[in-house]
Order: sequence, then C-alpha cells, then structure tokens
Amino acid sequence: MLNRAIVEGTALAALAVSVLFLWVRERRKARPESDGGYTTREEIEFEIGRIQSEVYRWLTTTDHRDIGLLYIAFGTAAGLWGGVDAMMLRTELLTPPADIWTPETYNALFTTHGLTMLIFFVLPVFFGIGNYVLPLLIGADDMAFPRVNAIGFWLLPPALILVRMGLMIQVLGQLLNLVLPAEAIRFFLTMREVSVGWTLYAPLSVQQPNPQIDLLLLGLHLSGIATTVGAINFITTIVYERGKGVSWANLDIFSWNMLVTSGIALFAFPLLGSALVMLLLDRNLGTAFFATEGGGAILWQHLFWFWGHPEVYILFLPATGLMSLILPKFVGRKLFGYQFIVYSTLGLGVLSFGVWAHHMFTTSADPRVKLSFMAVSIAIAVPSAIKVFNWITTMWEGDIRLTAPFILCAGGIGTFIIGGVTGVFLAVIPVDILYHGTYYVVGHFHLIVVGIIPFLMIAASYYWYPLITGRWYDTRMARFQALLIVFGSFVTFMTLLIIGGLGLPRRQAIYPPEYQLAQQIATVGGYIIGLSALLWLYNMLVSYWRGTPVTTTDPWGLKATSQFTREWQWFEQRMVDKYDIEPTEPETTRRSYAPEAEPTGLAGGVGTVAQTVSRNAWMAAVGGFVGTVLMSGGLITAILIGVLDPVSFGEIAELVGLPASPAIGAGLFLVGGTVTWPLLFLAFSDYLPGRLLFETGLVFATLISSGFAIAFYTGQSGLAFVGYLTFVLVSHWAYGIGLTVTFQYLKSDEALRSRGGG
Ligand code: HEM
Ligand SMILES: [Cu+2]
Repeated sequence: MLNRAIVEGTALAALAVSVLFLWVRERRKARPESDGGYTTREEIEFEIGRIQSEVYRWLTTTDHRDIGLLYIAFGTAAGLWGGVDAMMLRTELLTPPADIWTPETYNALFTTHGLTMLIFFVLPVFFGIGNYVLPLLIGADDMAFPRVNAIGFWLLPPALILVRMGLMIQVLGQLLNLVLPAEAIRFFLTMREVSVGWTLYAPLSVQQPNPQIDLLLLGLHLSGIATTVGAINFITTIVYERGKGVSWANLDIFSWNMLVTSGIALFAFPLLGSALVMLLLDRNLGTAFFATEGGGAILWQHLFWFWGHPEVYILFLPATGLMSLILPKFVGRKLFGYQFIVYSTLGLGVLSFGVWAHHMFTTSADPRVKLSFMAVSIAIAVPSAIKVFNWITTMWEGDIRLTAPFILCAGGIGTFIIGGVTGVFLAVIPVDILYHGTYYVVGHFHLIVVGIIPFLMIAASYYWYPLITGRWYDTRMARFQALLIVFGSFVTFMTLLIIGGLGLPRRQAIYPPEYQLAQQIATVGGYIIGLSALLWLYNMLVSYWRGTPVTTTDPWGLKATSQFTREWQWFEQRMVDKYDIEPTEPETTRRSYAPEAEPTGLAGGVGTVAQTVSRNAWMAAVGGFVGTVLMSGGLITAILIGVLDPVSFGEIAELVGLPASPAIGAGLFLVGGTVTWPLLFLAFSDYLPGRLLFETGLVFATLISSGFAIAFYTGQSGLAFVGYLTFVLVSHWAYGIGLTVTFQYLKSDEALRSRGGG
C-alpha cells in the first residue's frame, strides 16, 4: 500500500520543479520581446531589483488583464493538482482489489478531486478569460470595480489551501516524524484529507471527527465569497461599462454567457454559504439542522443541490459562450441564430434553478414532486439543444480551417451531445433509479466537464495566445494535442458509460474482476488526457519565450470574412502604436453569411409576425420530430445491445405511478418532442434582443407559463385547479412584465446616452 501524501506531494513537487526548470532555461534563451506580459528588453538576466518589482507588480495589480492572467495561472495550477488526484484514482482502478491505496484513501482522492476541479479549476479559469477579454470585447477600459476584482482573486489561494490543507499537513507530519516523536506532533498526524465525497452528504459529514472537514467548509465558504464578488463585478461591468455602439442587441455571445453565469452564481453561492455554515454549526456547536430531528439528511441534499445544479450551468455556460465566439472564426461564417442562442442562455439561467431534485430521485421525496422535476429536467435539454443545432448550422457549408481551436470546438460539440443526451436519460425517474449509483452518471457528467469545458478553455488559449503574448505557439504540436485530448476523453468516458450501463457501482476502490479490461481501457484513456494536458502546458510555457513573434495585426485572417472583432481591433491598435506595424489588409474579402433582414416585430403589423411565427413553428416541429425519432433510435439500439433494460423500467415505472406500457411511453416521447419544440421556438421568437415591446413580453410569458403549468401540475381539481392556473399565469406575467420593462428601460437609457443626453 503506497503512502498517498508522499506520492501526491512528490508528483506535485516534480510538476513545480519542471515548470521552474523550463522557466529558468527558456528565459535565458528568450529572444527580445515583441510584446506581451513583460517589458521589452534586449538582454534578459536575473537581477534582484527587477524580480522584486515584478513580484510587487503581480501582488498589487488591479489591471483586468493582469488579474485575468493570475486567475488563469491559479486555475491551471489547481487543475493540475486535481488532475494528479484523478491519475491516482485511475491507477488504483487498474486492478480489481484495492492494492495501491486503501479504500479510505481512494474515497479521499475522489472527494478532493471533485471539489478542486469544480470550484478551483473551472470557475477561476473562466473568470480569468472573462477578466482578460470581456472588457476588450465590450469596449470597456477595465472591470467596473478593479480593486474588488483583485480582492475576489486573492481570496482564492487561501481558500484552496484551507480546503486541501490535510495533504500538506500530512506531508509535513511525515517529514517531522523523521526527527520528532509522534506525541510531539500529534496535530500533524491526526489531520486527514476529507473522504466524505464532494457532495458532503449528511449524516457522514456531520459525524466524521476529522478536523480537516471544518477547514474545508471554511475554505469553500471563502471561495463562495470570492465567486459572488466576481459575479457582481461581471454583471456591473456588462450592464454599465459597455463602450459606444455596444448594445444588448449586438453584445457578443461570450459576454451574454458571462452575464447569465454571474447571475446564476449570485443566487446560488450565497445559499451554499448558508448551508456550509449550518453544517459547521452542526459539527461544532451542537445544532441539529441535518440530524433526523432537525431537517434531516434530506435537507442537506436539497440545499446542496439547489446550489449544485445551477453550479453545473455556471461551469458550462462560459464554455458555450466561447464556442459561439470561436467556432464561427474558423468556419468563416457568422454565428447562426444569435437571438436563439441568447434566448436559450437566458432560459437556461432560469431553468437551472428548477431541476435540483433530479439528484434526489432515489430518496424518499414525494413522487409527485419528483415527477415535476423530471418534466423540467427533460425540458432543460431543449435550450441546450438549440445551441447545438445553431453551432452545427454555423458549420454547414462553412469554409472550415482545421486548426487546433477548430478541432477542439468540433470535439466539444461531440462530447456535449453525448453528455447532454445521457443527462436527459438520467432525468427520467425509472432510468435514474437504475443508474444513479453507477458509472453511467460519472460518464454523463465527465463528457461535459472533461469534454466541452476544458476543450473550450484550451481552444481559447490557442485562439488568443497571439493576442496575449504577441507570439505564436507550436501550431503542429497544438493540433496533435487537441486530437489527443478529444481522443482520450472519448475513450475514457464512453467506456465508463458502458460499464455503468452494465451496472458497475461508482465510488468504489474495489470491483468485480470481469470489469478489469474495461477499467484498464478507461485508465489508459485517462493517462492520455493527462499527457495532453502536460503537452499543452509545455507548449504554452516554452512559446512564451521562444515562439515566433507575431508580425501581422490580423493573425487569424479574420478580416477576410468581416469577423475582425473588438478584441482584435484593440490588438491592432496596440501593434500600430507600439511597434509601428501597418494594419494588415486582407487578400480577399467576402461577407460571412448574411442573415435575412430582422423581422419587424409587432410594430411591423400583425401579418408579418404571424408569418414568421408560423414559419418558425413549422421548422421547429419538423426538427423536433426528427430529433425525437433519432433519439428513439439511440434508445432502441441501447435496448438491443442490452445496455438498457425495458422490462425493469416498466416495473419501476409502475412502482412510481407512471404508465408501464412502452407504446404509451414512446408515443408520449414523440408527441412531446414534436410539440415542445414549436412551443419553445414561438416563445423564444425573433424579437429579443433588438426589438422589444411590451406585448411581446406578455406573449412570451403566457406561452412559458403553459409549459410550467403542465410541468408542475400535481393532480389538483376544481377550485384548487383554477387557483393553480391563475397563480401560474399571473406570476409569469409579473415576471414577463418585469423583464420587459427592465430591458426597455435599459434600451431607452442607452438610446438617450448615445444621443448625448442622460
Ligand atoms: C442536458 C442537460 C442535463 C440533464 C438533463 C442532466 C441530468 C442529470 C441527472 C438527472 C443527474 C443525476 C444522476 C444521478 O445522480 O443519478 C445528473 C448528474 C450530474 N450532472 Fe447532469 N444533466 C445535464 C447537464 C449537465 C451539465 C451541463 C453538467 C456539467 C457541467 C452536468 C453535471 C452533472 C454532475 C456533476 C452530476 C453528478 C452529481 C453527482 O456526483 O452525483 N450535467 N445530471
Ligand atoms: Cu443536475
């Protein structure tokens, strides 16, 4: 049995030393800077004074680009740390018994792995990218609150240390133990990495004595504060700091996504904060929130997932924003269906708060409540699918350039389709009851969190590397790396879906021998992902000093298809001002896809509205029908190869009060798919943003309310039913009117400002 602390400590130290070694070696050989993170100088050598001033600069900076880079560096480091956990987990699974780590260590590994990746890797990296490019994209000078921005970042390192202190203390304890007797350093030997799972379920999380759990809760609390602060800053920046000519109607898609992500974070994280405090009180001050006499363990699950599900959208939306921004640049066409994508993003923002109980289908919650959560969880796939359709349509007849960012975008669409569709299956109660405890769930979410999310982070790093550093990376190595990570992810997580379908339980260090080959395939895939991450890091670091300097102001040839967006205009200006480089002229130009003239909305007469609406509804109905048939095909295949078992679904369906007949099920599925799509397209019709009217808001709210009424109907009749319908309608009207009035106000305010008033 290996010692975890020593192995993990050594792996991290080896990573850190290699990076340091590369830094020192490459820095010696660096060519004079063309531009980028540090100042131009002919000869680079280490002098104490210069290092001092650099350190001082990075510790005190409030510049949005610097803070962006700090966030990205921190997130990457945390990602590598969580990655080391992942490699250790997969190594244990090479053989059926627990022969490398103890089962307890295995539990600790997946606990810290999950928390580190979700909270300290993904969000910081996206906040970093947002910090760097968002102000450039919207023409702002900086973030709205630069100092708060710095505070938001600097809360994160102590938070990470609190969360993962167990490991450091253990390593230290083992070193001290070499010279000191065990009694003298008891504290260092009692602290353990937390092993209760990333969901911190009560009662285990209340009862385990390990003091590291308390530190972890404090660390998570701190990270929540950091996130909330960052979210407020993004919202304020997008609402108030947009430059001339940037309106809601032409705000870039990445900023829309950061806006919605921040909105979700603003509502989700404070709730997590309260839940964490309640858990701390239960552990230390004898309260009983999560004891059976209090709210019970179920209360913790409600609170946790009320944050937890929105959190997955907090992580996922920025990735879709990057996709919508980057993909069109490499297919030479404008993003198809900008308005639909904005709508679907806003829709996801709201819906993400209405599905949390799909993580609790195997608890004793009321079946009628579960049923409504099932309906909304299935519905949430629609806005996601709208995005996918629009990306695919953007590529249609495009002029595709097979660069690393493109490969990552295409791979990301692929992993997201599979990850998303498996999520829809899990949203169906009988399916979930069978698969909740298996690797199927692990496969589902990893196809997103080790699919589209990191792929798009890496795509963004390749796409903006010339802009940030003024240098090129090794593009061949980048293409190879992109293929490698897409390949590795598919190998690993498709395998997990299959062994999950066969029923292998997740979160176990030990498994039956017949699964060994499959587990080994998944582990090799995992190593491939790890290797590709190291290749990426190497390329980024070495190119920073040795890459070829960029000598054009349009490195990606975006002017040729009129996609030279604001951040590149900023880059061009900087190249012109600093290096006297002439603005690059494109060799050829063409318009990249001309969207038809915007419909005129209600103001243009009822006739045109009816026409567009019926055209969209038709298209949507056909799309919904085809999509549902295709999905049925997937289901049938799964049943044929034995991954899905219809008979047990039937039995469970009867148990939870659903009809057991496959014919009724299939019919409902088909009709539902065909009807839901036109409804959504109607609701999400072409009017917002851009042209927005009061009446449109009402129509929108009414349509959505009918969907909610069906989704949440739990068997009322008579007067109660009338009351229910009235409540749904009126509350949606209130919501719709509120939203329309806000947008209309913002628009008139903007119009006033651009006319020089206000
Ligand atoms: C298409 C929309 C999606 C649907 C309908 C969906 C549905 C579900 C369901 C029903 C579960 C519960 C499975 C169980 O524990 O038995 C689940 C788990 C999970 N999903 Fe999704 N999902 C969707 C998208 C996403 C996205 C975008 C992410 C990540 C960014 C994600 C991350 C997760 C995670 C982390 C879990 C596992 C939590 C755990 O440890 O138990 N899902 N999903
Ligand atoms: Cu969820």
